[in-house]
Parts: sequence; structure tokens; C-alpha cells
Amino acid sequence: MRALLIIDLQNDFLPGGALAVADGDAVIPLINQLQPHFDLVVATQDWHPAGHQSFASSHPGRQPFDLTELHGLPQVLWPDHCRQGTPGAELADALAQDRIEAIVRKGTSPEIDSYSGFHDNGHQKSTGLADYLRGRQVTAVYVAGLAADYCVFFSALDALREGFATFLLADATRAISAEGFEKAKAALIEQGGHLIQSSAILRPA
Ligand code: VGL
Ligand code: ZN
Repeated sequence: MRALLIIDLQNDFLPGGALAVADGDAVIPLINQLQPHFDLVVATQDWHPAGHQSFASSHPGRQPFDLTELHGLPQVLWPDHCRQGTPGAELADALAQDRIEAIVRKGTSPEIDSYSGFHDNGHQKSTGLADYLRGRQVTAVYVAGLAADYCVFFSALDALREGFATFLLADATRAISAEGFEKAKAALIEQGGHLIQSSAILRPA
């Protein structure tokens, strides 16, 4: 079974949002077209409590996009974003939701960030997503959404580590940093992942 994993397609990551990804809204029509081609569609939602330690505002004197360390892990300090229950944390209005069978919320622990839909950044707490996918007989995971160089990348890496054949839908994602996206793609390929274009799903040869 093939699963489509739609990462963090939330208002705060869209143009005008608190942590906007340039051109992020461009992936929505494509992801809507892709959904019917999968056996299972799952979405993730970045879902932070107020005062989350990934927020620059939680660290007096620090600015958004500063680099720091959090419990021994490198941490980019972000603008406040995806606060639980706020409009910015909601899935994009234009995203078709009828086929989404499960929504995994992550980033809920106040002290640690969670880019991947599978685990927090310290790999301490699992979201249960891998077991859910296995329970649905999924063997291949296709990853799309935002942002390519953070949550999409780390979700794809964890999918690989969990033993799924893993495909990054390269035209159904956008990055915070172009350079970060290039590094992410290279790392994924090195770990055994695959890069594909949506056309391979929509118009198989
Ligand atoms: C994300 C930074 C902080 C993402 C989430 O969805 O890629 N990036 N939180
Ligand atoms: Zn976040």
C-alpha cells in the first residue's frame, strides 16, 4: 500500500503566515490532485503550546532565525507559529480534506522541537505514525508539503529509518532555504530515498 504524507500544510507556513514559506500555497492544487492516487492519505500538523522553546520569543534577547542549542541539539529559533488552536495552526482552507484519514499532531512537548511526523528531534517520543502506517499495510511513503528543508525532510528521513520505501515529491514541496533544500535532497538520496515529480504519479508511463 502507498501512503501520501502531507506535511504541515498550515496557514502559518503559507504566504502571509507567521513562518511563511515562499510560494508555499503553490503546492496545494498539486497535492489535491495527488490524493486520489494513494491508498491512504495522512496529514501532519505542527501544534505548539504557547511559550514553546523553539520560539525566539521564549529566549530573551534572541531573534527569529538565530541558531542556538536546546538540550544538546542544534535549534533554529522560529517566530511564534502554529500555536495550538489558533487560525495559523489550521490546515490550509484550500487543502482537500475528505481523503485525509488521520492527522498527526507534533511539536506538542514544550521543551523540544519536532520536525518529523514520526518522532521529536531527540527521538525520545514517537507519534505512533510508523505503527499506524504498518497497521494499514503501508510499505511506501510519499512525502509532500512544507517546509522541504525542515519538516518534509525530517519526516522523509524517519520514514526511511522506519523501513518504508520513501519518495519525496519534489515539486509538491517548497523550502525555507534553497540551499537547505539542495542539502536535504542529497542527504535523502544518500540514505536510500527517492526523488520524484508528481507527474510520475499523475501520469505514470
Ligand atoms: C517547520 C520550522 C518550525 C516545518 C515547523 O513545518 O517545516 N519548520 N516548525
Ligand atoms: Zn514548528
